[in-house]
Amino acid sequence: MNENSLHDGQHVLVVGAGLSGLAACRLLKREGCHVCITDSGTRQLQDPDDLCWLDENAIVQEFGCHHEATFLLPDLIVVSPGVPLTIAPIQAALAEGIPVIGELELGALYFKGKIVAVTGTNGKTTVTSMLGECLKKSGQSVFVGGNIGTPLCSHVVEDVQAEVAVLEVSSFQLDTICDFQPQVGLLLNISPDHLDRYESYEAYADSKMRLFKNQTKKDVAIICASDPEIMARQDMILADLLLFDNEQWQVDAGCNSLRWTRDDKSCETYILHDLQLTRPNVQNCMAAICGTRLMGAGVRDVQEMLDTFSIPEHRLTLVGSFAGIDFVDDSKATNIGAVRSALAGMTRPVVLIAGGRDKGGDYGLLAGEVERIVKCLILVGEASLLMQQAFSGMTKIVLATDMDGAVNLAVGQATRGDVVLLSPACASFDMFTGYAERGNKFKQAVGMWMGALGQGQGLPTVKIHTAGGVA
Ligand code: UMA
Repeated sequence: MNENSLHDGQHVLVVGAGLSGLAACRLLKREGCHVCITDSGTRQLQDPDDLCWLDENAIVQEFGCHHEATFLLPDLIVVSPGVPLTIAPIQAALAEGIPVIGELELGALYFKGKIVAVTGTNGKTTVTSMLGECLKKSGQSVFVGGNIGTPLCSHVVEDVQAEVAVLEVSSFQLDTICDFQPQVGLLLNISPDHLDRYESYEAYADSKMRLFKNQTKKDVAIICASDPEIMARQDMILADLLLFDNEQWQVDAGCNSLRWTRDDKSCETYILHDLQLTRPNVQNCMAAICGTRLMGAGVRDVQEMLDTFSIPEHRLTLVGSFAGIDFVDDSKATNIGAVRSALAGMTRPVVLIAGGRDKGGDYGLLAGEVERIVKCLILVGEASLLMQQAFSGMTKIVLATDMDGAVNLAVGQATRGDVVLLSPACASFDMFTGYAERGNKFKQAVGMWMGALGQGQGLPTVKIHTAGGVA
């Protein structure tokens, strides 16, 4: 498929009226297509401004259901990442030979610059942000988007395009690519996630590897050499390989500096003093350094970025410390791999708050870390009973009904020197609008508890600036 395959008067169906669907509609409308949008949610849930735009632009709308007939009429279907390809009407369209692509594929057809695409189970947002900041510092015009927030289609409808798009790419987006070919593809790690959507872990891992499917020798694939899941699949990659976290990288004992011996034997040393340095974040730095250097940023640009970069919120963020207890918000840890990394970096006893909406993963993968370091597990949300069974006999387990209750229970269990860690291993949608709301609720509950103890201080929003992380 190419840009010319879309032409005036073509009928296109957009599935899902969220950020991606609406951005795709705008681009398709600009191209002169007849656009129809379908969303299984009700019209009342939509933003009135968006509805107004759809009405004014004569977009045919179907809300509250997906009629199969709607899917059998168009020349092309553009599907949002949150819509599984397995739903019956999409399967019916595929059976009729109607092409189905995602919003990312559509946006990339119209983007003229270079694409750096970042995927992985964990760390995508951090590395995407680092790359974006650093390439901007190096003087390039950069669009930062994709799964991180702004769809690529929203950028390509603008009058002026950036020279480089740095895109965070999810497995859902990779499922619906067709010719998407990033000049640089970064794969950070693969561990079980979204197993409520994929039929197996293998299917999820294959989806991540699709990042490289259209790359050729002219492109570069940056991959983590210490990730066995990636290395076991490296034969699937045709692009030039650039590895990080191998013997060419040396981290000093305090995680204060990072030295990269490049293939030509030249060395680059970076100071990491101002980052929240858990092991995953050191790997994220290595990945970002590879990507930025490859894209023309200088050593000095990279160092400036490392000096000023703040790890995005809700990723092992220190909320505050009181009575010798650290309170750490890792609400973004929505999968088992992320929680395992968080616990692996801890050297002090942990009171762990976990739970939420189950994503079909194997909690047993956390057993070793839970037995090693978790002195009490506080469970909240839909997956509580499932997790209680999984960790039975490994540590003390207590059930809570909401986040305030979970924090109160955690405080009761923690003593001086402990870490109270929110690291849920589950999605948040059973109780919250997203991981950010869950993390904010945790911060609020911690703040209330500190206030109740007569501290009278507002919610601390301290960031960790010490090398070695919180543990
Ligand atoms: N819908 C249907 N039919 C269905 C299912 C959903 O019509 O069968 C409708 C819903 O009613 C809703 C719309 O689809 O109105 C939502 O579509 P969407 O879930 O794709 O949401 P968008 O607003 O388009 O957001 C998407 C990404 N969402 C998902 O992948 C679930 C956003 O990533 C991304 O920021 C945005 O595009 C811009 O690129 C979020 C995410 O949670 C942050 N991503 C997952 C993750 O990071 O783990 C992959």
